[in-house]
Amino acid sequence: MPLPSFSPGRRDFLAAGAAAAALPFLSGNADADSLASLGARKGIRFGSTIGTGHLADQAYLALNAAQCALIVPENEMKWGATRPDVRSFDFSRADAIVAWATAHRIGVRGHTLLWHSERWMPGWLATYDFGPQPRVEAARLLTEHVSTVARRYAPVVDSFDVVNEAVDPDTGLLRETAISRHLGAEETIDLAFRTARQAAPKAELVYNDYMGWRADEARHRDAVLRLLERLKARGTPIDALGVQSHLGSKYSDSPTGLGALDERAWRTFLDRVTGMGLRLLVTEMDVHDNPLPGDIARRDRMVANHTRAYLDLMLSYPALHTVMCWGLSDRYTWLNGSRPRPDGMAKRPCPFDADLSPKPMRDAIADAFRAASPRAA
Ligand code: 9MR
Repeated sequence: MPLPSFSPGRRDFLAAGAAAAALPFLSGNADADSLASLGARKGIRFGSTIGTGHLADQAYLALNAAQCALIVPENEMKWGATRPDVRSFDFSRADAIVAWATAHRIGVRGHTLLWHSERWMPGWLATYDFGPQPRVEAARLLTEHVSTVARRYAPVVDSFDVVNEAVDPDTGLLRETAISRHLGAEETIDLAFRTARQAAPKAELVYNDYMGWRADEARHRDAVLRLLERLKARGTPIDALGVQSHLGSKYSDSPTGLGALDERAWRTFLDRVTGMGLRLLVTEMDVHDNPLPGDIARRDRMVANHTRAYLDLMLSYPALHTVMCWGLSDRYTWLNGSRPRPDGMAKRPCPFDADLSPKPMRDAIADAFRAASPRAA
């Protein structure tokens, strides 16, 4: 088996990453009113995603450098990007993003060491021949992947989404993948966390999923809670729950337009998660505005109010220490491509508009940080 390729620039970003690690809350670029600075005053790290496609957009990069203490590669650390085939690794895209972040003294999160969903794993894996001892081969492949990626980025990345979206929200059951079919779903998740801990002993290890505060998400919440309880009972090394926070719903028809909420159930869920000793992160916040009116001023106001109410609730938990948007600007949002508005208008799910001007959602995040109590160091 050939060794994974290492790009020549790796040394540089590792050195820069070590320097950035000494300043966990602030990038070198943030002014006093940036979201990074406002968060930092309360011990909250604020950040967003960067993708390969953004690296040519200097204005967008400057906005991210000014507002973020932390970035996460949107797709570039996933299996789909790093594993062209079973034998090799390709880190060129992830390295480019990490190099940009460390050059600007911005921290980096890792996403994701295992996407526990067949749909988003590379195509070759679905048809891969696991050989005469499929269980052994599945464990070898998973261990090799997690340890190679986590070791490579451990000097820079201090928080990894180890397992992403293992729970099917409709059935509440664990999803099945080519790996888990041979290894078992629980064993696969365990092995991913245990391998990550060995490879990156100082990093925060996170289970990341999209259960939320809407009334129609009860089954998803319950199933995630049961999974976390089992992981804790087995002594699996997990430190935190990543709450993706893709707010709103394409199914929504409630008067708020963004889904009937069940705040009480959501607090009970968060109480039980934090009661297990787990920390919380908001990892992928945006607002799916399809059900909201087309009028931009009204729509932006509703998105901002929803964001503020959500963050106030989330930040009332001292265990929440990181807030990340899934894109800073409406110029680049996964939601425009995959779930267009019925009226054909562009969606406005992010804190800055397509011209990179701040929106009311940006003020809502800033005000939520101003109102939050300081996190313990
Ligand atoms: O925004 C990402 C989009 O560009 C990708 O095509 C997609 C599949 O890799 O993943 C999107 O990001 C997802 C994230 O990795 C996990 N949570 C849900 C996010 C939005 O779908």
